[in-house]
Amino acid sequence: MSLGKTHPSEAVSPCAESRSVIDPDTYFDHNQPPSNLEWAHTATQAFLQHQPANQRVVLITSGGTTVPLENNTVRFVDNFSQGTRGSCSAEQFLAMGYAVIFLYREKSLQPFNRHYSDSTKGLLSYLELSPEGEVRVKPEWADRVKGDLRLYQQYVEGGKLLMINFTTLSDYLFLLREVSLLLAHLGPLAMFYLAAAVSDFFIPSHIMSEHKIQSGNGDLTLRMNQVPKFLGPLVKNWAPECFIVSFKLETDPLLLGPKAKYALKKYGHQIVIANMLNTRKFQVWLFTRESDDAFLIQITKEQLDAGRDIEQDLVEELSKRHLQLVENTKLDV
Ligand code: 9Z3
Repeated sequence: MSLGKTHPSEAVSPCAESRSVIDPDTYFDHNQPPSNLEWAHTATQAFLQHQPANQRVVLITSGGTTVPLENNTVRFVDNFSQGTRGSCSAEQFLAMGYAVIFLYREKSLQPFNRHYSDSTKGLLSYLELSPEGEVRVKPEWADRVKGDLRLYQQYVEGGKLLMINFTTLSDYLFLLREVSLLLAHLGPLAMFYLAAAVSDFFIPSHIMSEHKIQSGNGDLTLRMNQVPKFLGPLVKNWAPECFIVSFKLETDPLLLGPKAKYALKKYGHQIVIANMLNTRKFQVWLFTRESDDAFLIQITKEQLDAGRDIEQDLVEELSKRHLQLVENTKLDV
């Protein structure tokens, strides 16, 4: 597949009806923080204090945000993301020696657990009863479970993996800001890997229905506001010295390249990883401000089917580039 050459101005927000977007600070003034915000602050602080000097740390965001339609939420708008990219990347970053803060959508895939939370197979399909009536892992899964359990315990108990969960767009944004402000002190040693699929539209809570929307009134028409772009304040104000990698997802190949380049130009961060919905598991393109051409990372479908994860190559490449930045910053001092 080739990437489109549409003019960037055509590629931006093609379906936005109006451009009256509130600014990010106003967003925080008008929305409720999540109940785990204080816990996340304290846990992140303790996690960072525990790290040795020069430890590279990555914040991975993973899974999709929900957008409630009612304040007492019965219904919400969701998206497709399962958290495969994020959870698999977390495993790779840990293997490369990073400390990982994993900001993930509740019930989406988690590192080391992801093989056992397939929605088509429940936990019980990995277990059996021994002749003595004891519960045990089926022999064909034993090595894999043992390996994953060992790594999971090693990283969590060793203070290298911190998991923080969100559900709604608002939870996500509050938590992202909180953790970013704490990570900022690490400067270039901190990487942001923003793989979560974040909603572009929401209903502000002060105009949202308080109670369950009733069906007696006939058809439902929804009007949603545009979510303010948080990459701007993240790059400029919250964590200006850090290494920031964002993702761009499209379904129209003509838009992907131009929108990735536009994001780099607009926000001025280090890398945009562009991916298409249908090929995201075996093809990604890295865009940087330094080059007009994208750097393609791909694996074959056969490799994918045989269990190879593209995140292995992707994380290796990012880690290399991140290290370069860390080294260059040291030389500049
Ligand atoms: C991505 O593009 C991720 O790679 C995927 C991973 C969400 C496609 P899965 O979780 O999928 O493995 O199933 N994430 C970013 C998506 C996003 O919301 N990007 C925004 C945009 O495209 C910019 S922050 O405008």
